[in-house]
Amino acid sequence: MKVVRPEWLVDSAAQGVLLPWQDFIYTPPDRTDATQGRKARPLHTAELSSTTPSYASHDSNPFAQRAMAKPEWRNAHTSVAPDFIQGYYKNSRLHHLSTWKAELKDLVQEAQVRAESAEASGKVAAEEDAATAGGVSMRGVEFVMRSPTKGKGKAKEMPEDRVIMHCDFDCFFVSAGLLKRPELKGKPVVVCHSQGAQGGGGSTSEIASCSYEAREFGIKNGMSLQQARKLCPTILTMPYEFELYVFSTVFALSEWRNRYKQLSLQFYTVLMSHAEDLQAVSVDEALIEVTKTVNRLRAKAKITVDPAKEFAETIRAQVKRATGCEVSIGISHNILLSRLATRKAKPAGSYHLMEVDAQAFIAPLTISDLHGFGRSAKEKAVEKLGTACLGELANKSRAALCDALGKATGDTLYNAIRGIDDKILESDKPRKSVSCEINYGIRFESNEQAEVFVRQMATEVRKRLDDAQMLGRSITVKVMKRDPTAPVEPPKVCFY
Ligand code: DCP
Repeated sequence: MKVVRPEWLVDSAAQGVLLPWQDFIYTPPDRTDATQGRKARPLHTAELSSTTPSYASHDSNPFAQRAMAKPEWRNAHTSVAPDFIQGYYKNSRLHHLSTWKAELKDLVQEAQVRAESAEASGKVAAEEDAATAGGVSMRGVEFVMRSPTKGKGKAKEMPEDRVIMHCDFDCFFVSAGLLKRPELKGKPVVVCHSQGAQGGGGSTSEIASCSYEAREFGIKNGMSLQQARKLCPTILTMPYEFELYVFSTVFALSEWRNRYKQLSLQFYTVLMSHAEDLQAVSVDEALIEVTKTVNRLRAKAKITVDPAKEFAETIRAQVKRATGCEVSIGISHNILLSRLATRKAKPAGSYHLMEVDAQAFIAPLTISDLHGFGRSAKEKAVEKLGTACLGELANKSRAALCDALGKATGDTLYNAIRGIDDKILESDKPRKSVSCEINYGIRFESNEQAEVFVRQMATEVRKRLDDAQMLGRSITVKVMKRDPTAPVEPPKVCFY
């Protein structure tokens, strides 16, 4: 595939002719690929072993290798297939989850605008039956926000008097599946593609969600079924519920419904009825501000009662009635602490993390337990500061953290260790980008095939921009390539 430097466009435009692209080939400094650019420098064995990532120790998946050897299979199931992009997204649960998240954010924003203008004119916004809206998309649904906060971020309350709740379904996909399989409640269950004994001990099927009973065996979301079976040979599997055929005896009506979408809309409908502000985090998770309500309850409550926790339990009960599923709620005066409180609240509970307890709660945790800090921050901290434990990092100066992790991350971490977080809920943050990214099943044998595919991706991005009613100003192109030491066929197979 041709990858050229931007000067190709700039110089061509300046000279008024399309200059030969070969003079502008982009060559990354560490290129080891022989297909274009500077010639590859052979890697020495010592260099290879020091940079070999763990996945490279796997061999190519033998099923994938056999399938890929057949041209007709390759033509039908990889990026050269004419309908590959549609098929890829139709079958990608992560795509559905990220699309719903974007749609929920839009719906929340629209509801806020409507509520504020309706309030001003004395009108009440119309409420649709969110739960029965058809199709895969969430668009077309209308939320009603009952008590929006005006002048966001300028509330009269002191930061420590704010009340933020982090509401999250417990093992969302599993809970959704258990609704029609109550006999599996209390058992180690996972949701994945392989069912029953299918997939065998070598199954690469990924676990999307696992019950809390399965977690007791060390099973986690994202693990392969093969690994899970090693930890718990009697593990039970449940299918996804993206498409569910529903027959209503009342209306003699049958239709395809998406259980996750239905539950998510019911959950958001309950939260919207209480939230002064709401940030949609994902299909099964949201942050709400309920400062005014809790302060009102506080004024009337007995000294022995925690009105914030009582209110959280009311919300949990309402969601349970609406969905049949458990959500857990973490409560505190900022986003960071309410997210951490949810760890203790789960499963099926609520927990109020008070300011006085925050540092002791945080001390035994590690950097990657904090939202927004990943593996790389953890590795840097261990390498440069000798530890990733937050209790130990509490003894380091702000300057030491900034030197090791960079100014922004260091500052945020210094505050987080002390339970300080001044972020406000992002309910009205406009969407900044629309993208199409595919990192699976990409196999080309010629430049022409790659060019056709890039055009198809561009069409997909345009469609998404149209759906979101947005225009773009700049384009970022991301090209990923296989690590030269990784197996040609990854451990996970592209079988759809
Ligand atoms: N999900 C997925 N694949 C993953 C992780 C998650 O498909 N690797 C889906 C299924 C999950 C849902 O997203 O049910 C929500 O993810 P969470 O990370 O919130 O995990 P759970 O809801 O399953 O469990 P928890 O109770 O820890 O929130």
